[in-house]
Amino acid sequence: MSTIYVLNGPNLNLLGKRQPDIYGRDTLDDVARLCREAAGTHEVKMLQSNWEGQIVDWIQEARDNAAAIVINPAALSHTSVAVLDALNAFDGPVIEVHISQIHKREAFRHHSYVSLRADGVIAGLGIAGYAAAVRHVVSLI
Ligand code: CA2
Repeated sequence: MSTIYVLNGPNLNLLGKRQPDIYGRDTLDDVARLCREAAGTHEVKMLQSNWEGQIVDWIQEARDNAAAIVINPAALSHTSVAVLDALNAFDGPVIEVHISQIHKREAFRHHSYVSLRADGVIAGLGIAGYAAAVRHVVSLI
């Protein structure tokens, strides 16, 4: 049995509480439930922070503790070389998830630093994208 880190960046603690037109009505607890169902016998460590350095610390922690990372870096996707550098030091599969279809949105959301490392990118499937990402990494680990 392996551990999959599911990391969530800034403001995703508000999921289901604001902007349901863009992000839906499900909460991060619902996402955790979906990921655990998709992971089967594997363990899911579900984490969210509004702090870039905390996300970097968790990615570094994953080097010793996780077989794969599923990450919705939120706004850090578009800004953070630090998150990219941390992911580049992780050896296992990395899947980037966006709840919304970022390529249909503002131009600044079209570029993701994290995509330079991600083995797969899912956008626009709502929270089902997390389950798809977890199912995929389960098939690899
Ligand atoms: O579509 C996604 O999952 C995003 O990663 C979400 C980020 C956004 O900056 C990215 O461009 C795309 C925003 C996360 C904020 O989540 C909220 C959820 C509910 C209410 C308010 C914010």
